[in-house]
Amino acid sequence: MYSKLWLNYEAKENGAIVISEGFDTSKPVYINAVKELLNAGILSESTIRIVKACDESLGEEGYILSNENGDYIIKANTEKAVIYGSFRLINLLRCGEKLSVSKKEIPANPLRMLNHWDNMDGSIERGYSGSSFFFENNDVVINRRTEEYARFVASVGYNGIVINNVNVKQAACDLINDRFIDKVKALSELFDSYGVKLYLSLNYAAPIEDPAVASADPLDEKVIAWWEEKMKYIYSKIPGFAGFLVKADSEGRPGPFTYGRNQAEGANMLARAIKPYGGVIIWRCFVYNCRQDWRDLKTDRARAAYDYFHNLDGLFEENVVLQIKNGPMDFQVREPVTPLFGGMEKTNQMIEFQIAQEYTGQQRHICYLIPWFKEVLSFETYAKNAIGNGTTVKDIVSGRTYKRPMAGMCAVTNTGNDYNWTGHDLAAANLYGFGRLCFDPELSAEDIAKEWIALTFGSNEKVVNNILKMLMMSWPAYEKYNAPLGIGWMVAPHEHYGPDPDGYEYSMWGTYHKANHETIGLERNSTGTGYAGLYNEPWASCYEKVETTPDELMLFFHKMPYTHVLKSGKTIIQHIYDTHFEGAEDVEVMNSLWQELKGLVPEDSFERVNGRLEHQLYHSKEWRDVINSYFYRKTLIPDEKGRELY
Ligand code: GCV
Repeated sequence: MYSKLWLNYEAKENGAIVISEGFDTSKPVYINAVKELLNAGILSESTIRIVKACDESLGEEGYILSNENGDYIIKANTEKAVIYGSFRLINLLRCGEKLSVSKKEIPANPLRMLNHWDNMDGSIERGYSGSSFFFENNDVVINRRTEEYARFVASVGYNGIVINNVNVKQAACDLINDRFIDKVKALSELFDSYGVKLYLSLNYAAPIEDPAVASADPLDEKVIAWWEEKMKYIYSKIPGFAGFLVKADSEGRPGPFTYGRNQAEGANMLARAIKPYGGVIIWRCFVYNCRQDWRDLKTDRARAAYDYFHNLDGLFEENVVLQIKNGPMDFQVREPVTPLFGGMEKTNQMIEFQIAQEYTGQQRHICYLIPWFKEVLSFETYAKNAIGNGTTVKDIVSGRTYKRPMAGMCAVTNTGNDYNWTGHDLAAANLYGFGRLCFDPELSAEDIAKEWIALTFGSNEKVVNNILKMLMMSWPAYEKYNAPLGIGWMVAPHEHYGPDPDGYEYSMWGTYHKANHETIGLERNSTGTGYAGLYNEPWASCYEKVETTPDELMLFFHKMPYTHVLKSGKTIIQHIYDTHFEGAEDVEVMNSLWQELKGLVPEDSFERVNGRLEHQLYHSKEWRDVINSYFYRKTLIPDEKGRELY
């Protein structure tokens, strides 16, 4: 059993008439599009004309939707675009749109992907919504739920998914071998029939297991030949296969560094092997030393991606895309935008976000992440030598700035086999919202949320208003009661859940806050690790000095006394106390807003969210009290409002 999420309408014959003009109506993706149109209650007795557009500006995935004298028209160049257009038409009408003016929509990002971190035993790394629906007992699962999932992702315009964890181990290594290849093919065809390309994560070290090769050196002829053979085999089985995502030289995963080679040499070896078949290698930049000595004051994990990749600009094959995490650390509730965006002009790049709420409440706390992602995407990189329009992160990752053909956005996804797919019913707003944001990064976080609420819970004004408020206040609230001012990492090690201010302080992971009784934070300017200088001007100068560093990133960039007065007019210590009290109060507000919806949203959903809110009420106070008491004990500076500290 599973919920229908935002596609929660009864699928039944609706008496609609679909007229096709110029399309190959036998293509599975086209058949599925028509099926959706014929099943959507909102199109009951309507006439829908699907017309070949022959309009270059629409590309392969754009469409125009219009209403001509009561008939709905979908114009597109390809069958694949028809499925995006069909879902969009249904969703727009369900949101009350009349289409009195036609809508032309072309996705801003060529790649719009979800990354699953699903393991073949059914577990999910950083999964908070049950177990995998792709894998179980070291086998591949294909059933009705898989198809339902394909519908969800297509319905918001995603066009790619990676189904297995980037940490490729054990049985997952066999996804590209006889043992599972036919099932991967079946999955690939299923997703293709919804306009979504299937990718796999790849074990870079696979040829080591072959005694005749016993190496993964990217310049070794035997290794090169091994991969050429392997790609030939894969494409003989799955001709439409999209390509691979690779995590190499990271957190114990092997990579080219083992052989004294650089990241481009590793990526290019695979890229050349897959090139004859039109495949893509998506190569992650999450490369850093995870065995750092905490006593070492020079190494700065924040620099790693930039230091390893910036100098390789222009050396990657055309079918390599670098996948770069939004920040220099690891999906914290607040961190700066990585300087790698804006640091490479001749390399395909895409951005990696995380909607699995690893560090943002693990789908037990409400945390609508789209406002945060919008901030990141709007960051001005001041990239040099742009040949296209715009140099914000969204311009760069969409390929516009340097006219790169392969580019885009992806997120580590938040789904599992829980009834509601995302653990928390409201976390589905991130799954929906991220897809919409990939398609059109100009959409506002509010508008995306409103669409999702209307499609999921209906358009009752109170329901829309209250849930909208809850969602929009949730990420700021989480930031308030979490680690302060961009410092991050005050979480319990390994699970990454719950407050533990010194949990990572004396570990090897390179994630330190260095709090003592007078100061906290790291000097990342020219007097420290030099990280600030990796940005283009004027950011380098801005982050260099305390006076120009934004409050919210103060402790990320500078070692500061607790008594320093921020731009807000508050001392750092008072800021910490105030935000932590406010954050927990915000959860009280969210809870009251939800309580007002009893009887207005489905009872089961009401109860599930209630249960999670009960926990969030308790847990936000736990965060508040642990963090505030930690700093009170370090500094012995009392709260100027006299509230209780422990
Ligand atoms: C898949 C973080 C997570 C790991 C994850 C890694 C990555 O370190 O905690 O679970 O591994 O990021 O992005 O590769």
